[in-house]
Amino acid sequence: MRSVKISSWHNPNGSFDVARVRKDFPVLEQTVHGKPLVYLDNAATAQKPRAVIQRIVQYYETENSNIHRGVHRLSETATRAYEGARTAVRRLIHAADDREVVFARGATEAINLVARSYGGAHLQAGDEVVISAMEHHSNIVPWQFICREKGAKLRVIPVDDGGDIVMEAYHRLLGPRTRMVALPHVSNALGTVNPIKGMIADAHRVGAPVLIDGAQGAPHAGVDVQDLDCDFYAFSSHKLYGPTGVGVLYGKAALLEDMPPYQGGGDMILSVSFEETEYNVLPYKFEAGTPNIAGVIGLGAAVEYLTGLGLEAVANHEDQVLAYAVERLTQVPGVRLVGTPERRASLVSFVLGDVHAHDIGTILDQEGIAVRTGHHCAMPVMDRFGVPATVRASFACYNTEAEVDVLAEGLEKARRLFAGV
Ligand code: 7TS
Repeated sequence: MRSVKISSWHNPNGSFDVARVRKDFPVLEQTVHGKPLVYLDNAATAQKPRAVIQRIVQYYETENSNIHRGVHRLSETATRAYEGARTAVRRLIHAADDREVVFARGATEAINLVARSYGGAHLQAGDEVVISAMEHHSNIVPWQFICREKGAKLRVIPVDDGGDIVMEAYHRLLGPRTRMVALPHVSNALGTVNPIKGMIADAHRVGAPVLIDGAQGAPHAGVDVQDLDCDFYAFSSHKLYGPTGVGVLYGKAALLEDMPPYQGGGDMILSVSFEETEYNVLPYKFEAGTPNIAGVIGLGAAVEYLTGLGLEAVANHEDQVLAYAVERLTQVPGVRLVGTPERRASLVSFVLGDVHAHDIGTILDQEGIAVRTGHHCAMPVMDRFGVPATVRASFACYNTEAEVDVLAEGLEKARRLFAGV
């Protein structure tokens, strides 16, 4: 069985033909305001290769049917494709069993599922949930909901000036009251790659399970949930070249077995009477109702596409472009990086003098460049670094160093326009 270790983030081997890869993404062929599109908003959502788009078309043109219930041909074909995607995801993250792969609407729903189901069953007044100061809102608010309901307390690990988690503070926060630790694999606002393997082991020493928000982790390198020994790992299809509306919750079978269903409805039951309902087995217990069948099948095609490129080769290529971006952008007068973490993946956040990020984004758009500007759904990170917003350039397998040059030139233009910067 394939096993991609986390050290593959910076493996120097592997060749990568980015020009060929770009041809797989139809959206990249267009111009915006008369300029070639430079798409650097991949942390928000990645573009889709033709293989994914065509797989979804094929499903709707020839296989469309509900799953797990029909004995007819189309239903069997659709069910096989849907379950095939589950196996592809299981292999991607090196989970032990297909039963540990639950499909949800996205990383957000996957985290809400754990907070509500696991948290609802296990949290009591006085218990503590530990998160970090670099969370996306979707790894804050679900925990706030359940903590408030149960009288539990949310404890927050601080982040240092470079954008790394303060490890001593983390160790101080862990204790007998810790019932859950929820951490991002990679920060969507700073680019920090957290040393999650060690942090998971630390949490386990006090008996706390760990949920990893892998929304920005899974798309950019191999994830091996068994090697990490995480209890839950959540990510979204659409940041991994798949369609929107689909996400994955990995959970250790023993924990998922023990958890109550998150939603009730069709497919999550074995038998129902008005007196009693018997729940279905894993993973169906957590997949109530007709799921996003086309989306899941599309995700399966995305996983196949990404593994076909080679996870290590993609990670190496992205690391190269990212290293170039960090170097090139810091040479633009007035640019200040927000976050200079020890290990960075896939994105760079910055400000340009005191020009508002949205103004920069608008000028870059005129150059055909798509970046994200704002708080990136991580307002506490903006507070921590004393900025209202940042500009964020985030990279995927199809980005190039030439595109970084276009971005740098666009920033020079913005600087000239806002004289005095
Ligand atoms: N966690 C992290 C770290 C994220 O970056 C995001 C989305 C989510 C969770 C939620 O994922 P969803 O697919 O369920 O919405 N992040 C971003 C972003 O950085 N810009 O747009 C969405």
